[in-house]
Amino acid sequence: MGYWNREFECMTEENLIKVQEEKLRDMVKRVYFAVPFYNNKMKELGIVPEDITGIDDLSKLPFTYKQDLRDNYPFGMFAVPMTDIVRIHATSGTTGKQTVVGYTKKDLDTWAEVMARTLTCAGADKNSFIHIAYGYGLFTGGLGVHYGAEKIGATVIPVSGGNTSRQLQIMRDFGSTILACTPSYAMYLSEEMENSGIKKSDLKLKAGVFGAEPWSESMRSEIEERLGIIALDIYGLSEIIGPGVASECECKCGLHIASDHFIPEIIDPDTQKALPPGSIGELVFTTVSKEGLPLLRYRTRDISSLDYRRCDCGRTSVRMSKVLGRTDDMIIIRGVNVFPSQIESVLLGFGDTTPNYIMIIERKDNLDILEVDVEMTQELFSDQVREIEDIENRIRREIMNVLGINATVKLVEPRSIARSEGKAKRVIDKRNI
Ligand code: DLL
Repeated sequence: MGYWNREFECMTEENLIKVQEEKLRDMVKRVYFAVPFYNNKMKELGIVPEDITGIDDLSKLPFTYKQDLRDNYPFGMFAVPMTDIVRIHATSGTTGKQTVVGYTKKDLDTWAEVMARTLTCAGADKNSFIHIAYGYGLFTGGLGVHYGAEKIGATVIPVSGGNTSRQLQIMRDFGSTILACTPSYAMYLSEEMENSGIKKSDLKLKAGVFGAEPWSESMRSEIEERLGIIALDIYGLSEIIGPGVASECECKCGLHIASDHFIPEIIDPDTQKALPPGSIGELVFTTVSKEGLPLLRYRTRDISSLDYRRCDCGRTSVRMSKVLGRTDDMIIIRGVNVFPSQIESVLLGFGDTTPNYIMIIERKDNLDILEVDVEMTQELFSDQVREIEDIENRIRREIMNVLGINATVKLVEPRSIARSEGKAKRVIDKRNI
């Protein structure tokens, strides 16, 4: 399979560092003068833009946390006037506050460029029919893949999520060749396909670009077998740009990071020190090209490692391992990022429940199912069943409102949820990913 941008994907280490350093110097200047948050942070650390001359100076720069974006909600970290912002995306946040990201025209070009690289890794070209079943809207999945696919000149099929039987019909009738969706949805689609009597030979699918949530090698083999495709892992996060930050090539040996745009580091989340190549730790990115929301050393909370050795595909870019976990308690349910504290804040709004709850996540028929068990108060416990059902339904609706997830809610007897001595265990994840 070819490259989208050989010059940048295959450049020598020396040239890459030159590009990164030039962009880094410019970016640090921009955030210092345009973003009060960074101006204050750098002053606190006693550094000025001129102190940052190269990659080795990265460690002098302050970290950025998701909380910083929340504290400056919605647009306080943007580095350009709103007249230059042409697109907003967002992800759900801990207490209902979203993490908001903004793009300039040039940022959208950068995004389309890195997504074109990602899709080309999966063999996409002008002849491809790219079936996009990632959600469109504030989530970056749908539109992110969309613009990359258009840049390549492929035929875009912007189906968005849901309505599985229609997805399958479109896939067969339009001749989709590349499927873009979450890996769990790809599994679900493949199962529904068997149920609806469509055979893989009825489809023209060749490859899939799956991401937005963790998945395993065994899931990969199953998807590849059932759909008869090559299934590749793609990674990204809204704060950095969306999908397009990194993607696997046909060698499937780590995800190539678009490191001319996003400089990665692996740090020890406790000591906050950068770790040597190959170490497992928290992935941190500095976005050197972005204009709307440039971020210095953004703490992704994703656990991974970096491999600087050359890949057999010829790309020279550094590769990150599959995401191995998180350093915080974020879980991804049907592609939606969920923090247990979000559930907690919903429950706090209901007087008839106690703060004792547990979230049970299972995967049934390849779909994530969330059950929230919450202890009711003693008073309610002695009350009528109808009232209990009514409260369960109200909580379910509120979880739907806040998180967009359909959960089963069960009010359980007071003191029936196991107490833990240390940190409360709020999540039982039974998914065998
Ligand atoms: O999930 C962007 C995306 C869309 C990536 C489509 C790939 C495909 P957020 O909603 O901001 O952005 O969620 C970002 O999702 O920090 C990871 O924890 C997780 N994540 C994303 N891709 C992967 C992956 C999009 N391939 C958060 N493997 C990230 C594991 C992933 N986790």
